[in-house]
Amino acid sequence: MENVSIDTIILKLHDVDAVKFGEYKLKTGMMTPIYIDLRVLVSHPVLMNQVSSLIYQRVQEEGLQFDSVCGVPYTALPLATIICSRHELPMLIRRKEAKDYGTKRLVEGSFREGDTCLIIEDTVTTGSSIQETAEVLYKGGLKVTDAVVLMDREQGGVDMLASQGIKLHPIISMFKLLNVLLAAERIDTKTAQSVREFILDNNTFSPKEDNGNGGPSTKKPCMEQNVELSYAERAKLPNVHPLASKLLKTMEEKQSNLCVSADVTSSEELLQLADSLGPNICLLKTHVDILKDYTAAFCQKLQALAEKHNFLIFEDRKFADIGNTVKHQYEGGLYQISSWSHIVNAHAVPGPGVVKGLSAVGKPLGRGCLLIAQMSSQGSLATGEYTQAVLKMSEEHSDFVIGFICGSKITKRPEFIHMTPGVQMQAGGDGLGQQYSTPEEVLCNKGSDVIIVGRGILEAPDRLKAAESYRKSGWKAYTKRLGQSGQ
Ligand code: S5P
Repeated sequence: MENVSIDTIILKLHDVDAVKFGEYKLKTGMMTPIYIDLRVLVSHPVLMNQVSSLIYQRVQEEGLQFDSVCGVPYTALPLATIICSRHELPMLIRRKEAKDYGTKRLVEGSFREGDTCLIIEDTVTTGSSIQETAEVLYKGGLKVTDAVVLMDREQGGVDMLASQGIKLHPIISMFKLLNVLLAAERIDTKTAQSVREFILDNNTFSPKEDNGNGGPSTKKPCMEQNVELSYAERAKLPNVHPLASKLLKTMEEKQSNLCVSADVTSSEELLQLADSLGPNICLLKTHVDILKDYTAAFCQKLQALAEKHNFLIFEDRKFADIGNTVKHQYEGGLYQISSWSHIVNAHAVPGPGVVKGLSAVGKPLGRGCLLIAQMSSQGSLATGEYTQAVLKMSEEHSDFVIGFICGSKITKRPEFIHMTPGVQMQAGGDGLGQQYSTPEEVLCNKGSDVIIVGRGILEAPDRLKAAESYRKSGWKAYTKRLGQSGQ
């Protein structure tokens, strides 16, 4: 039997109209912009076999132990039948109504008291259908510990069943489905977005509705979910810093995860860069201390351009001193960085004092900080345990730290933004220790959010063209990553 990938199955399910977009009413009465109806599967035997293989593969991967298998009637019944027949597993059939003659059994098939039955289901919204089937099996003296479902609408089923002692193993999550259909251009961004919002807003399980024992909810906070959220979704998270939210929204609106590192030495050239590349970027990074002609007026002009083109300013100052000193460096001196730069960064070497000092100045102004968790330069000492310590420090100061400078994603918490320097279209280096990776590598494989590009654009014959092409590659890699994410 041919083993096909989850992505292929998703596209085939869409082909046969098992996944539909529009306005539909669910069994619960809830209106939904996406309808999943796997009843049509029986008309598509090849797909039916492939789906059955996928379910069985998951059963094996999880190493599930059971004595028999029961499909939730009716849609999952033929799926369970195929699996049991092919792998010679004993099956049970749950009757929907007890027949009014003969044995009046609700569960057909032979089993012993205390046997464990694995439940198979096609789609889960609230988890109530699996729960109903489990109740019937319990009455017959069976145990149910696990259930495998092809499609999880991610509206609370996993948590509801967990509260009842059943571990649900979903194969395709709603977010995965949307990402694959989006990447294959079967649906547009707007449709995907509206479905994502619907799912996030309509979680049917509240811990209050659990089994009443007052125990802790098994629901994972959103920040720990394994789901790949879009920039727009992350912008709306309740615990996201307002500045991070603004940046994420801008990224989605401008379809840009490009930060240009404007490492030039003349103010005029920097302003000209900001004006011409502004429409392509979400963030402009400066090293104000390399300017040979800095004036306060320059900063005002730069702020006006940031407004005009809707990008944020990031002064790459890399503060690295005790709290009291960095406070002065951030607020005062020649550059008065806190007055014009939305974002700054800092090394964590001094310990939490550096963040506290910066925060004392920046927090009241609504500014944010990135901690340097890893560096792009060869032989960097910011690795391993150091990176983990930076993460911990960031978590403890998430009212000011909005993310990291890093080479790869260091936390799944979606409220933190990962930014990666050392990016060029071709991997390589600069002879002074800088190491380059491609936008695809950084965004897609390393899971970062923003690419920081300096000389890849500044040294190009046409800077605007180069910025456009970095923006496009960055966006393409990000959408590809969304398309690859699993549940
Ligand atoms: O680890 C780092 C951190 C930073 S902020 N590696 C870096 O290269 N940077 C900065 O990113 C560096 O200071 C420079 O401004 C930019 C990279 O420039 P490029 O010309 O090599 O793209």
